[in-house]
Amino acid sequence: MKSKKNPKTEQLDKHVVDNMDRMMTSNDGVPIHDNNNTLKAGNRGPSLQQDHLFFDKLMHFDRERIPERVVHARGSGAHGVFEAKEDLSDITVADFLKKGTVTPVFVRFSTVAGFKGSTDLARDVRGFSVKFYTQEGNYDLVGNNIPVFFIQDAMNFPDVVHAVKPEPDKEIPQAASAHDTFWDFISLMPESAHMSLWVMSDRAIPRSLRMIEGFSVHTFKFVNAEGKTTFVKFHWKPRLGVHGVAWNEAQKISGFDADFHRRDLWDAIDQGNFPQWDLGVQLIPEEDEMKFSFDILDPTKIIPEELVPVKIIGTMTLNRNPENFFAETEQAAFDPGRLVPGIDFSDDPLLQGRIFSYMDTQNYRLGGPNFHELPINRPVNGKYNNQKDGFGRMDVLKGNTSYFPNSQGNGCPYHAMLNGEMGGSEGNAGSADGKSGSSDGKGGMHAAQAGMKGTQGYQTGRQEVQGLKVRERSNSFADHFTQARLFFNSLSEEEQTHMINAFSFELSKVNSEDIRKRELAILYQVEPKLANAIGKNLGLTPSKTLDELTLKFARNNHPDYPIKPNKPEVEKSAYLSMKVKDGEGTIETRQVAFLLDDGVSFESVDKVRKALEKAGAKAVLISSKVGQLKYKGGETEKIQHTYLTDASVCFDAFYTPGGDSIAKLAENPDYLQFINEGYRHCKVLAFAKDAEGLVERSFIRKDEGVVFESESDWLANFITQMKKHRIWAREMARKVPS
Ligand code: HDE
Repeated sequence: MKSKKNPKTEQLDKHVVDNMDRMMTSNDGVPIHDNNNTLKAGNRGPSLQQDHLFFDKLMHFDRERIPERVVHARGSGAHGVFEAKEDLSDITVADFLKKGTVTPVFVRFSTVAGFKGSTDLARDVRGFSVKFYTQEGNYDLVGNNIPVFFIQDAMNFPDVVHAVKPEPDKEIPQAASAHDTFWDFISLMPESAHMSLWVMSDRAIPRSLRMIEGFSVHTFKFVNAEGKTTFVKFHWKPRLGVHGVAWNEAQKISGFDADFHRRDLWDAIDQGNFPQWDLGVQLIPEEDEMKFSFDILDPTKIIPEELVPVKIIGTMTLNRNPENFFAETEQAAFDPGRLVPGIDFSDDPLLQGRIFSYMDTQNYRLGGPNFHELPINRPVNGKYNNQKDGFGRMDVLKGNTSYFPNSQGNGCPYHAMLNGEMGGSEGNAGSADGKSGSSDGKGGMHAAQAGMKGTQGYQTGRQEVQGLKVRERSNSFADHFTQARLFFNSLSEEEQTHMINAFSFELSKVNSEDIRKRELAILYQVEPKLANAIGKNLGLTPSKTLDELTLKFARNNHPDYPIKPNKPEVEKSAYLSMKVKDGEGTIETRQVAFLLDDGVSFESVDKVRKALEKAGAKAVLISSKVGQLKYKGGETEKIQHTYLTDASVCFDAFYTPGGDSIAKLAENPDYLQFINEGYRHCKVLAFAKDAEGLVERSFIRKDEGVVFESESDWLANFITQMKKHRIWAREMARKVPS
């Protein structure tokens, strides 16, 4: 496995245990001579109470499980680095954003609703959590692949989660929003309209975790050396583009390979295809806070990129798989409250609630307050304070002081310097000696802290705050439909059709007609065309006005609801559609199924494989059995994929090479299923000359995405067509439902 070392992986490596060439021991290190038999009175039992080695083993086994995350339970992690590429020194003091700085990261992608063992391909939001191990402590950017959220206030979070999770009486459905309680909640909460459109878009069924965007959702603040703040929204932009699968595919992938995304991420990193994202920021000067038609503190709103462009400030590369899923991915504790100097919260009421929840949940999930000491969570610059004891404490704190201020411990650990001066009463701390915070015992500053020399420590940005204590919501949060409309109108016709189909699917799974009608009424407010099309599929005519119950609940928050919205600055954005623009796109890391059998021509395989691999794609040979494939000329090749074990939905494109295999393929229903389904899902299919006749046995019709060797420049064309990701025009022209 190719991997890159960085300060975090080096720190982690010290904890890696390798059983290779080791004698088996108990947890206390006592050598074990028999790990197969319990201690018994006579070889037919009974077992003896004094079998301490058996108890040692079972006691640990009985406690292997910890609570799964209440949301985002299913996740996949990877290590990497972030390199800062822009000079932002006038707007933030964040050390890791200084141009040229390389910071280790650990990333965890997740689905939200499903349990830990649920399918990767659920229609769902994807979590995109990044832990930066900076020289000034850990910074967690805990975002999603959808830029807005269902709710505006943290008070509603347990409700939206309870609504989407399996229903409490029968605990179904698993990892699915297509059920009554979810749409009951959504249809009573018009603020969720915008996000519900994103979740019904192709964004919610990604082709790969390497092909999703990431968003902070909330507006945060950058803080500069003078304490001045600038509002900021974060965006991760994948180098491979943003792509989804078709819903029909997603459902089938869930059966053929429920770990499809996890496997794809692991394999890509394992094979040295390190996924990359650029980090972008939208910057809004403090004085422009109220300038927009929407409130920048409202997490159900985007800031259209036409209004505030995304400035790219660095690149993240994931280049190492975890050694151990539990120790790293499962025990990783993300928390949007982990900020570093130079970054601050905004007053977004959803974000404010998150600051409590994550710390609280980690304490519970990871069994106490020492989760920071787990190898994956440790900062690389060390932690030095007077917090002590508790379950699972690993650090051995030296010295007799664990309070502040102190003189006995030489005033250590001491405050970060304020404005270049030593802060507080512990002015002697700079000369810290081996007795105290200087745990290297050599005196002076600890090596790991060298990067923090001169830091001002964490400074909250300046902000004037006043107001009555109220449980209320600002009317600047009351426009629930304008941006949902913006999203719908910014999609291509194909994407709009997918959204209509997704809503129709989900609402058809809802048993209550009242809920269906209520949701249709909301969608009518978003865009009549959308509501009418879904209504047609449900046999309902959408009401032009919101349901009384929806209005009643909306008036809890805004007594005068509905409130006339401001005129939007942007009515259609060029940045929201996932459709590959003409002449753009890449086939890097795409999986192309070569459909063949014994007797296939080596030349016919070889020339296409070479061309695809040159363009960065991967050829996967599929035959009727594992083992050795026999080529027509007598050559052989090892085969790992078969028509029995694999399915068309797991591949991006298809090629049928020529040779003596054609007759077998013509009679192979699994082969015909592969190409028929590939065609249905709007993928590109290429056929060698001898194989062109096989098309007659399928329901494939010639179009731009069906490429024949007998055509000129067919190989180059195969690649050009694949770059489009899908031939969506096929779906529109032939009404092939994908
Ligand atoms: Fe989370 N969320 N969330 N969330 N969230 C959790 O923390 C919560 C929200 C997000 O890979 C939990 O460690 C509240 C928005 C991700 O480990 C929990 C509110 C966004 C992850 C929690 C929100 C997110 C979580 C569950 C509303 C996008 C996975 C386990 C106030 C910006 C982190 C855990 C990982 C996980 C609470 C809303 C993203 C319970 C209370 C908005 C990516 O603490």
